[in-house]
Amino acid sequence: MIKVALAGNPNVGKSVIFNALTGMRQKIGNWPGVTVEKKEGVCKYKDVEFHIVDLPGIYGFTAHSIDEKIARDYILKEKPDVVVNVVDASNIERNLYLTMQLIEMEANIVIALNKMDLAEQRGYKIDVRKLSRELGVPVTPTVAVRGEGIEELKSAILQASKTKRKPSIRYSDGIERYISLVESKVIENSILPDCPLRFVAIKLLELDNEIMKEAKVGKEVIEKWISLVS
Ligand SMILES: Nc1nc2c(ncn2[C@@H]2O[C@H](COP(=O)(O)OP(=O)(O)OP(=O)(O)O)[C@@H](O)[C@H]2O)c(=O)[nH]1
Ligand SMILES: [Mg+2]
Repeated sequence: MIKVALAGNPNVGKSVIFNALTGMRQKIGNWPGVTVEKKEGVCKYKDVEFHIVDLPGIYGFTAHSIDEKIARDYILKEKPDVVVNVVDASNIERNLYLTMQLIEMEANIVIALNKMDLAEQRGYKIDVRKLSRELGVPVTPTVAVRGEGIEELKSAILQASKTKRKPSIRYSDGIERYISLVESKVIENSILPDCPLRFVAIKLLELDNEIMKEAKVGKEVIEKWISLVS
């Protein structure tokens, strides 16, 4: 069985893709302790069972809202084998912000580049291969409302579950120096050892309140670390 999560901005077509993948084989409940709906379903492809969870639509993982916290905790703690990042091709720039964060979280992602019909209507020409190469992530174009690209997406999910890749984005040398320094402090102090090191370091550098709280590290401490970078 492969654990798959669908993640993406609100209104990008996650639920349509979820339905196309799972058909009638789904269960609707709530996330523990909150009234946010949790949809789970099963999809069988080439004799492999995918257990799929439709995460709430979000713009980021700052965990300011309950939806962001649910999605973040699911990805970091439940560690799905594959995260299908549904991206709205007609609004690609805004959507890719979440993609960057998923990459930083070391999620094994596959992009479903959905609403390709709308992108075309708007005259956008997206070089799918180049996008995939630049991000280091497989990209499958889809028009979920017409069921287009769903079989290819299943195949990409299965493929990704086998390779278990961890894409990563390299920033400029200056920023990378800060990331390395904070990473060394995170290791030294055994901060959030169950979370991806680079993700924790980047979030601390961003002074992300939620992560600072969980890590029990204050702003002053981080500023002191930063001052050590020459
Ligand atoms: N044109 C077009 N519309 C689509 C496509 N996929 C989904 N939609 C439409 O986009 C809207 C949002 O789809 P949903 O599946 O509800 O989106 P979602 O990501 O689950 O939204 P939230 O759960 O609110 O985050 C619906 O009106 C869909 O019919 C597509 O490929 N092309
Ligand atoms: Mg939905």
